[in-house]
Amino acid sequence: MRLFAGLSTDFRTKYCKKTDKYDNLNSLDKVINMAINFGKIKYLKTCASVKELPDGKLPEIVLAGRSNVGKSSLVNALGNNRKLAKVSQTPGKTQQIIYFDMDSKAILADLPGYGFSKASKTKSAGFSELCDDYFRIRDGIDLVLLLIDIRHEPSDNDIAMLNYLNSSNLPYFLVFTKCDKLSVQQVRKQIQMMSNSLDFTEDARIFAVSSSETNPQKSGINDLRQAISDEVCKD
Ligand SMILES: Nc1nc2c(ncn2[C@@H]2O[C@H](COP(=O)(O)OP(=O)(O)OP(=O)(O)O)[C@@H](O)[C@H]2O)c(=O)[nH]1
Ligand SMILES: [Mg+2]
Repeated sequence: MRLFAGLSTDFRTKYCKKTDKYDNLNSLDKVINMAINFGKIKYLKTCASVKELPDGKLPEIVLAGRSNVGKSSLVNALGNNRKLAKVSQTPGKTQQIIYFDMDSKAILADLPGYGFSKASKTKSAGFSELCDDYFRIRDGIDLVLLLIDIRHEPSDNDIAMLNYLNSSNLPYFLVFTKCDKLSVQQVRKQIQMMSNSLDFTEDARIFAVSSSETNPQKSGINDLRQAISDEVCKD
């Protein structure tokens, strides 16, 4: 298992060297060179089953991760708009597939979280099913963002998801969330520890972000925007 290979430049400068805790690049003014204007993310459609999915004309980015990891918060952070996606402290908030249009250049799918939920057991099983079905059925996914809470051990589902991504040809980024809850040193230590239990591919890109609504300096978000834009609009 390699350590720290494939980390984003942002990650290296922030967590592998002694530098300021937060970058100051969150201003949308600084992203004018990106192919995607993240200020133009808007709600597109909600799907309760895989039978109603939108057509696959635009490149698609999928957010995956356990309930409560911060998928919907990340949508809001990417778009710099806290009203885009519904966020809740109660796991299981997103129970359907919510699509967002990204400046007519790509679509972003916010999937229900897999794993634990305070919703009923039947419903909870349904979340995983919907998530499983999605990856089985959906053609043409261009990028998966696999979110993992920086503070917790990866769950069996996280590991299964990562194994699936490694065995498929789907490009993915690993996104460690809630980094504002730890110090820079702790973030670094956690990622070192995670790299022992998670099998990242050689070219996997790793981001450490904060989407906290109460923290105006959303660390790592601008680098993630840039990487998404480069990956999805490279052709
Ligand atoms: N401090 C901090 N809190 C966060 C961050 N991201 C999300 N949260 C909080 O974590 C909780 C869950 O966030 P959501 O974005 O709703 O999580 P989710 O993955 O969409 O959850 P489901 O819809 O249940 O799958 C909320 O209370 C958020 O405010 C972060 O980067 N930092
Ligand atoms: Mg959600």
